[in-house]
Parts: sequence; structure tokens; C-alpha cells
Amino acid sequence: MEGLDRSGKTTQTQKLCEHLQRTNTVKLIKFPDRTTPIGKMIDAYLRSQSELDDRAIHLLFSANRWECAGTIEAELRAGNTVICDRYAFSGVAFSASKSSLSYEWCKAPDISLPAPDAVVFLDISPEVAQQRGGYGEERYEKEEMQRTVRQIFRKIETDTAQANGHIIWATIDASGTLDEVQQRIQKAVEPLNGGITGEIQRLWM
Ligand code: FDM
Repeated sequence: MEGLDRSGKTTQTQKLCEHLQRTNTVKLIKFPDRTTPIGKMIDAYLRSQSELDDRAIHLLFSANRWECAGTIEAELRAGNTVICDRYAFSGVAFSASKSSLSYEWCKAPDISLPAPDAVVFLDISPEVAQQRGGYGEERYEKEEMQRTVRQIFRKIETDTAQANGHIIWATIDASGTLDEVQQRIQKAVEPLNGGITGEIQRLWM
């Protein structure tokens, strides 16, 4: 699950989890995982309690995924469903929105992570986001940055289709009611309901 700020991503992810739990064991993983030592460094940075070089924080976000990659693979091998609240796509979209970092450089550390079978991107215009109460307190919750991030997500969608044709990429309009948006999400992931067989795919390879 990916999304812009104020898209309702966390609530929608929780609801999707509950829905899928009726038929399968579901593991929900939130990135950044702020509980690990790396996650604590990320958390301090996001709350502006520490300063880090743009490259250093990007690599920490990626390392935070790699430290969980083994768990993700084990869950998938056990036949469970894994839902990630943000993943490498956020990693690239947010970092590459900084003028100091190139898009290709941002992708590199996440290459060969376990690839998802579907990416649900909750899309919301900056105008609707503002109506929902404006942006919050954290470092990246600024209108200008969110606009750029949104554009980069579109580029990542194209790129991911080229490298990983099997990934379902669903850009969901997040501007309706909670239930309307949830219905759209459930419909988008329906093709996966029968389960997935075969090798775990690798991201951007
Ligand atoms: N974020 C999240 C990144 O910049 N890179 C990443 O790899 C990830 C996973 O962290 F602004 C940003 C996106 C967001 C912030 O995310 C925290 P949540 O979902 O608001 O906790």
C-alpha cells in the first residue's frame, strides 16, 4: 500500500487486512518500522530531532526494509499474505523528490527486495488533501514535496511495469468515502484471491 499524505492509507490498509483475514493469515508490516535501531534513527529524522545527509537517510530507509526482507520471504513461503504499509516505491518517490538525489540512484539499494504481487497507490490531489485538514507535523508533510512525490509515483508505475510486468499496479482515487475507497481497493486485489504460486519475484530486476 502506497499513498500520499492524507490519502487515508493507514486506515485503508487496516481495513484491507481485516477483509483478507477472513480467508487467509495476514501479516501487516509498516515501513518505516520505527521500532528497530535503524527505525529509531529514521523516526528521529522525520520528527526533525536529528539531521542526516540525504543519501544517509535514503539508505537507512532501504536498510530498514532489508532487515525485514527475510521475515517477508518466510511469511510468503508459509503461504501467508503480506501487506506492507509503504515499501520501496515510497522510498524512491520521497527521496527522488529532493533535488540532491537522482531517480536511478534512489532505486539502486532496493533492487532485488522481494517484489509485491500488487501495489495499491492511494492517489489524492493536493487540493483534496488540503481540504482534509492540511498537512501534518513531520518533515515531508509539505504541499510542494507532496506534489513532486505524486509525479514521481507515476514514473515509478511505468518503470515497474517494464521491469516487473507481473505486478498489478492499481492507482486508486482516494477522494470518496472510506467505504467507497475500500471497495475500490478490494476490487483491485481480487485477482490475487486464489493465491500465488511459483518463485518469489525480485524488485526491479
Ligand atoms: N518515507 C517512507 C520515505 O521517505 N522513504 C521510505 O522508504 C519510506 C518507507 O516517511 F513521509 C517517508 C514517507 C512519509 C514518512 O511515513 C513516514 P508514514 O507512512 O507517514 O509513517
